[in-house]
Amino acid sequence: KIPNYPMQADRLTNSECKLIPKLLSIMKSKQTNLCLSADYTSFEAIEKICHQVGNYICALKVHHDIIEDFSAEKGLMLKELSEKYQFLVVEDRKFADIGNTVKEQYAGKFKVSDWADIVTVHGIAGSGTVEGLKTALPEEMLQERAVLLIAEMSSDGSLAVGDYSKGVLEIAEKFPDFVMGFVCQSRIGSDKFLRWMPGIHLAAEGDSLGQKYKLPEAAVAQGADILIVGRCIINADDPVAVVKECQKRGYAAWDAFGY
Ligand code: BMP
Repeated sequence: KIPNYPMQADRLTNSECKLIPKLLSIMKSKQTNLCLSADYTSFEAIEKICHQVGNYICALKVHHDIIEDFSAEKGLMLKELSEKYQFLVVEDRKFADIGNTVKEQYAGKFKVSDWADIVTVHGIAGSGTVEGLKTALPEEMLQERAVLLIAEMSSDGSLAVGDYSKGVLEIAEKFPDFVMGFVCQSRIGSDKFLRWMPGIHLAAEGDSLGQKYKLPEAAVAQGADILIVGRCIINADDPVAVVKECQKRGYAAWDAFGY
């Protein structure tokens, strides 16, 4: 049964977070809801995969602190690549500290706020974390930046469940102009937000360290708008072929659900 979710058109026109309509139009025009989790340890590998698959993804997620040769300048190079191929850049920093500390971290040594369209944030410290990130941005950049709140996690035994997850949704409601949505495992929260779902693989059920996987179709059925896929792609013999398969299957499922 197909649930009666509001059509994309509602979110295109009514979103307070201006990156939501921007992302939805990228998704529609490129026919993709795939976010590549480019968890490479060299910047060269990230540049290479951008050129190879930039046309098939709507977002590229990095962990800048695993890239051995990363610098603020490399961040700006990534931003240029994202403009060339039209995708958003996500830094999966999972900011979790008090407002004043994350404010310094966001604009700090690696200038994450200069090159990442989106950053991920934990709710553990309360709404001051999101507020701190917001205050790091100059007024004119506020509409060009957004956060994803980690509401649920894909890993075995995650503590982000129940009342904790509900608390994260409440934080989101306080900052509808800055919160794009959630990293989650279900269609949690209000439909004005987008749900980004990791823990997706075409062939594995998990890894040896607690990660749990599902297929793209199952992720969409669980409520995903955007599919975050990492090692299934980056460890494949032919990453481009796997990206194309994830793009095709993920977008077909999402479109059919009418999210
Ligand atoms: P992989 O598909 O290779 O398992 O990678 C998943 C990516 O998504 C990793 O970068 C991880 O940090 C991130 N992630 C996750 O796996 N589960 C979550 O709940 C939240 C995440 O950010």
